[in-house]
Amino acid sequence: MGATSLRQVGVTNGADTGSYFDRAAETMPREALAALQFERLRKTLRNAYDHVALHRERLDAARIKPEDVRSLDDLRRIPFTFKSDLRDHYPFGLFARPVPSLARLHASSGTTGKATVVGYTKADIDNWADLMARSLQAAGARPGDMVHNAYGYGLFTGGLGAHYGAERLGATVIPVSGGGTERQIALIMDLKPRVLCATPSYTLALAEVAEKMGVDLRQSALQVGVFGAEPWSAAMRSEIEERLAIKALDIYGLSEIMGPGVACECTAQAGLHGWEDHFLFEVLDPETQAPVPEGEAGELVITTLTKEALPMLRYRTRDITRVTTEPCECGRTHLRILRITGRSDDMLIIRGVNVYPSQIEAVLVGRPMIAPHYQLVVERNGNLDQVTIEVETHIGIAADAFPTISRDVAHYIKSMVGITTRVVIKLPGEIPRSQGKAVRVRDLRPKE
Ligand code: DLL
Repeated sequence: MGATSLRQVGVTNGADTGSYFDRAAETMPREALAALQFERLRKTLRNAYDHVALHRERLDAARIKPEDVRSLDDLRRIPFTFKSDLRDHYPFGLFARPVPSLARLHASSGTTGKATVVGYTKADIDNWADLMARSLQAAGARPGDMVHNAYGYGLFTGGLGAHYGAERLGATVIPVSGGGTERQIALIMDLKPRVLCATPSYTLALAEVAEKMGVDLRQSALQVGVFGAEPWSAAMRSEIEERLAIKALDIYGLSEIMGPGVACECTAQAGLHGWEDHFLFEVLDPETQAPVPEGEAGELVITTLTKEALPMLRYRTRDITRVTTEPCECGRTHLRILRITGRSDDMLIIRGVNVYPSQIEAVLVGRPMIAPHYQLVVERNGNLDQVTIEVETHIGIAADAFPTISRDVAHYIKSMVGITTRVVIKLPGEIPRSQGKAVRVRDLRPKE
């Protein structure tokens, strides 16, 4: 759907006047949404089958032709796509359009091997801007707002994704990108943006540097923060809301599917609406690949419904979450992703207990005397993973209190998460600060 059509249907009630709320699409009854998804799934399959050798081979091997898909239930018969497929067909092997016809490329760097390259036609970029504008609107941004965009510009999809969306919304963008934290604080105080886009960890770094500069970010004009690109806990949300005096909303996305704006929270803060007119979401048991019952945790698997250049069939995101299709108080009918709790490939098995770094964060953030800056160091001891938590104290805490703090943190981790950890207390500033995605885990286990 193009920008013009969205703008034409956008404004239908007083509360949303001058807004980018697409009432027809966002509050569509779920049966109509399913019908639209089916129609778009057929087109996506056709596009993938006709133009991408890998998808054609996999569909042929599964003995399924695009026209054999007769309902959304047939989705289960379609083979998965994995990140390794993008790597194996680096750089352009999964593109369904010739490279010279594309408007843009982005790339995301994995922890292993080559970057993953993704491509967009003009129509893909246009849809992305629409969905990002829709996301910002849902989060509480409005046309005429000034948006301070601290997501990194460049190959990372965060910067340009949020930029185009904010422009599409009719906001004024400050394209500051990551880094230069002191200058960012000066810009926030002088230009008076109402909306901040950044990773949650960089936002905390901003708050910390502001304090050192004697600047009270609570007094800034910021009211809304749209934070994502990494897992963050409810405790981290409260910490950010308190320190900046803003409402903090969660936004999700991934390069392979589009970039930021695949899903975003509305101001009810009750889960991220996954934009189902453009994506099909499944939650599967990562081991058995069977769908989990609604509300239970599993791996998010996404099929694109409108992408031209890079159609994705049942992409295994590795992100662990739960979803609900219960109606939301905002009136939007699109399902809600109840926060991404971690990645299946980040999962640690500590003496038989499955643990995600975000669970540990939820216990650390907000405990007395420690600051929300931490890293987990994972080592292999025999067959077992062993975790050391390095966490900073607040400024002014005497070193002789460290052993008590350490015992207190270890005790709470044990009782809340169920694992035994070693806790090392660090001085303020000792844990490296991120300018984008935070590095939460230092994995020292031998590589297999
Ligand atoms: O991080 C896109 C993005 C930019 C999203 C800005 C939101 C804001 P990638 O670099 O490809 O794309 O990384 C995607 O980041 O599979 C998740 O594991 C993680 N991630 C993204 N958003 C969230 C979130 C961008 N809100 C990977 N909560 C995804 C938890 C997130 N994890």
